[in-house]
Amino acid sequence: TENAATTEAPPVGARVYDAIVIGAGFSGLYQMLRLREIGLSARVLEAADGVGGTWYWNRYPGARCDSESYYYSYSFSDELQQEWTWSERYPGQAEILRYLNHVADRFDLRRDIQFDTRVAAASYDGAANRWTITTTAGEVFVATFLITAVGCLSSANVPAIPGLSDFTGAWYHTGEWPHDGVDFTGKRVGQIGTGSTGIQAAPVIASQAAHLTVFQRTPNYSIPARNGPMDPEFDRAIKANYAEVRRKTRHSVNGHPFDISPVRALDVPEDERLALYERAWEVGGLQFRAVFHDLLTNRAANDTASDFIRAKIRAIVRDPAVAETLMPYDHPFATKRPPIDTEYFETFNRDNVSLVDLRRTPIERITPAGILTTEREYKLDIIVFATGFDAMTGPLLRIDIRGEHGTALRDAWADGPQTYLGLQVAGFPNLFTITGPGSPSVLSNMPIAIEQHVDWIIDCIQHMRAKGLARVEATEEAQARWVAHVNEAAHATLLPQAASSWYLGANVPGKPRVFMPYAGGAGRYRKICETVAANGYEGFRFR
Ligand code: FAD
Ligand code: N01
Repeated sequence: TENAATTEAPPVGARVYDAIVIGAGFSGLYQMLRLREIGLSARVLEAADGVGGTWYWNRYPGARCDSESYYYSYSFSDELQQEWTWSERYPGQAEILRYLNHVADRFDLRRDIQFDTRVAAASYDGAANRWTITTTAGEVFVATFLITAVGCLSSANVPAIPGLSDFTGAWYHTGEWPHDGVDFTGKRVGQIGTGSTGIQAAPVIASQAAHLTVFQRTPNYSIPARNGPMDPEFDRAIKANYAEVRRKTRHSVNGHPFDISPVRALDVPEDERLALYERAWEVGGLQFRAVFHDLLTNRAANDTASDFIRAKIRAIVRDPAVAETLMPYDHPFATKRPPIDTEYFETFNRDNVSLVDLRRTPIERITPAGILTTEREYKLDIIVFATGFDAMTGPLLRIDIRGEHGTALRDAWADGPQTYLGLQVAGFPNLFTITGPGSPSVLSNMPIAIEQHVDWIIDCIQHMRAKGLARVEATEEAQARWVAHVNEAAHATLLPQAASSWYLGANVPGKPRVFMPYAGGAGRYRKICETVAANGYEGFRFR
């Protein structure tokens, strides 16, 4: 027998469902709605005491979306998208959290969500074809399907800098921010990290604190967001045209409703090129990356964008030495997730802000009074860790997931994640991973990527029910082909050139260096998933 220890009856006291969903952010909410729609019994288990996921946890000063509000939202319900009105071009954390709470209420989802419940372990029993899910409080659930909606950026990464436990001030990670906020008035604040989060937080913290010291390991390219109130005229135009906006979003490379220019950067004369960059800089936001077709595939083309941004930094920041420290040279523009900002570089012109270059003077330890670099000690009242996440694999591997024959996901992924389509893992039947590694996920506008995954999973379960099948599993061969394709897609771009990128796991010491998301384009990926399904779920084995 496959599983000698198996008993047919579920463990005593276990609660039985067709499906268990882990997480109640954008993914878990929509997954629950669709499971209910097709008549499955399901329960969402969520560690937090509310819905929202990312937007529940990330309450740091300046937390805001950098996808624009009209497309960073669900598309599944026309009523929902018509009745909800966003107040700004880029929605702030509190507004997105309100939106997700509205969705939970409007579709009556709360009755199927169990909050304050963290899943610790999940194991698959081959003989009984069921998952047993255990929470940290010792509650047990069993289900035929286990669907992870745990997010790609939900495991806070607090670096193991020696001395942190001796620090006498207060410290916070941006992704686990206190709900009643942090009062920076009169405080000396140190911020470690200059990714999207740090770049949003620094200007706001600087405006409140006595002094802000930014500890920078890798300088970053950033484009002005140019946030502002939603123009009612624009809102009306979008709502009148939502079907087309969504169609474009679904089939684009990054899940954005705008086109990437067909023009190559070096095919236009320099003055014209600079004028196009200048215009994009004024418009602001992620569209900057779309000014030319080849910014992510041709190094010389990318250099023109990187040079343009460095020149902007030089022009904005008054102290030439500080400007130089803020300029990235170690990676091409947009090979790490490009941040967008509101007065980030301008912040370094303030009298109460200083910048520490950790490449030149690394942190040695945290002392009771602050941070000690190889150069000197910085006395601090508060340390803010804007140090990101154990991305993509972290939230999954923090759960002890065991597939057939007791194989641990941690062992199966010891050399990096292996999936088929980012949706399933060979050897882990009936486990679906929403926005799993190997899917476009973080390289695209995520609500739309999430809807596509949820809809695909629902179609697959419907297919099984129609055929009287109870178990689906990716084959080893299909998975190996997909892993190779994910790798090939990444290497067709400049993305793997950013040595410090979290896409590669480089921000977490000891993590395997594997390019995790699928870089072949969200629109192309959608077509691949549709074709797989149309061909009778090619690469999957059913029983
Ligand atoms: P999450 O929102 O991360 O939700 C996962 C949930 O699972 C969490 O609530 C967590 O508590 C729960 N969970 C995890 N593990 C367990 C467990 N073991 N047991 C129980 N519960 C568990 N994307 C964009 O497309 N555009 C943006 O502009 C953008 N901005 C972002 C800004 C920030 C600050 C961050 C951190 C991310 C941003 N993202 C953005 C990505 C964002 O994560 C996604 O857009 C989206 O919110 C993901 O939704 P999700 O439901 O898949 O995951
Ligand atoms: O995290 P990050 P984030 N010592 O990993 C530094 C989404 N997001 O929270 O680059 C010193 O990007 C690290 O340095 P390095 C978005 O997808 C979106 O900012 O590793 N420094 C880096 O500077 C984003 O990409 C939005 O050398 C250390 C920083 O900390 C993702 O979430 C807003 C260190 C971490 O940057 C993650 O962004 C926010 C150490 N030991 C987030 N360890 C918007 O859409 C790490 N660092 C607006």
